[in-house]
Amino acid sequence: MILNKEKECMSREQIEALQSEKLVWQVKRMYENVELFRQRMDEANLKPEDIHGIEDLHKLPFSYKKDLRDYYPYGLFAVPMKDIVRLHASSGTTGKQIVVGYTKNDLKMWSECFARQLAAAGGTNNDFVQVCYGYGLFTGGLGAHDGAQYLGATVIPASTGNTQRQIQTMVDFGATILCCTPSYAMYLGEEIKKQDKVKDLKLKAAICGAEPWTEEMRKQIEETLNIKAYDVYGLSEIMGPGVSYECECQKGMHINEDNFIAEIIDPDTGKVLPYGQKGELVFTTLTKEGFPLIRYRTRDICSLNPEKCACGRTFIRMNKPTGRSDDMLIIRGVNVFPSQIEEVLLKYCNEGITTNYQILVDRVNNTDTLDVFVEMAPDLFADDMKAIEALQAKLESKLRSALGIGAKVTLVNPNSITRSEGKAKRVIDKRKLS
Ligand code: DLL
Repeated sequence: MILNKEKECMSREQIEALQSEKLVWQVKRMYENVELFRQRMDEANLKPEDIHGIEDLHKLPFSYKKDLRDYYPYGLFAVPMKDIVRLHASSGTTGKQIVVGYTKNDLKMWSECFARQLAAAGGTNNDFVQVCYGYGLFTGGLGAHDGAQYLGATVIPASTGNTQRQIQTMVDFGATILCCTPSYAMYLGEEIKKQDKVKDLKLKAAICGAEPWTEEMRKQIEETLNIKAYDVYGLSEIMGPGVSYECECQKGMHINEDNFIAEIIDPDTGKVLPYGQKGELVFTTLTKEGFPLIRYRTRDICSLNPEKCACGRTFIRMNKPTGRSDDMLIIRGVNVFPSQIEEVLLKYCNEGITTNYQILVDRVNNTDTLDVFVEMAPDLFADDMKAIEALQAKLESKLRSALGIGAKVTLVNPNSITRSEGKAKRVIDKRKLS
């Protein structure tokens, strides 16, 4: 179902006119209220009057995660603190946490954006939405919660943790929609199947995001739980979950273009790239009052798809982010993205391995080492060491040709890699820890 046809199905001309109007408004108020933005505009010799609409977007200066750290905690807020009604924060894997603030209007806009996702997944006010994203400073829990409430559904605010209780709750309360990370959905699926409780579920959909995941993982979640799994994207700096959302076609995520403008740029040159080309995703918040950002460099790598979608929504779609530009590992001088390793592993899923893996990078005797641990599928080979060694060797050879460097593959027992209740921790880089 389309929640807000008037918005979600606007013509391209209407979208662009709305975006232009909002952009002019946002630039003016940010120039007046955010010192760093004013400085950057002045340095670029730009005044708000020079921005007439989205055709001038490319002239505006970029903003960066570092800005949020440098102006921590409230230096980039565009309204007085009395108008801020909620704070969220993100710690990320490196560096100090960043904090963002929302006004009442911002929360309303965010709730509607997430509710659009729920509606696209078939959600109505008859649904029971179990939210297993973490509640707290992380945007996942409260973002999904407010969205479900906006839709009028019944929220089950389970938060993370205690998988057995999650399952019991899901069964007893009759949850119909699950919101959690894809890696947790996989884990829940495994447990529910093990306990033979799939038949006791009323679940019809899962809304998964907060980390990259593949079509293979989607297939596994859908098959194990007998549901549809939808991809939802967001980031604390721009808004939590719901910046973009997947529709029933499950072919990329519609960006809520009445509130955000997306661009893809070459991360090295900053040049805007044409539709379809992969690059760094950049967002401008058009309507956010508390913590607006212009041309924010997300460091997520993906492409945009302007093709008409069969669902009738006209918002442009972004393809699944395949990783972040700062995820890149440099191993023995070679650039390696974890997603390249995952891609190779996924090709062998029906030959005896699962999608549970962990990458370990270390430095031994001044040389970088790359280890990939992959769980075997239960019931496969059991003790057949020869078969295991042959598969390890095959994966090592495939990885070598994909990455251009050697990796040691070790097949490990089912369920031996720690499961995560939030975002999966796929890479351990011991070089950074020492
Ligand atoms: O992860 C917000 C969120 C919560 C999104 C729940 C979806 C569901 P952060 O902790 O700030 O916010 O992390 C944002 O996570 O820049 C991406 O790298 C990654 N990410 C988020 N959603 C997806 C997705 C939340 N669907 C960072 N696919 C982003 C791939 C995703 N990566």
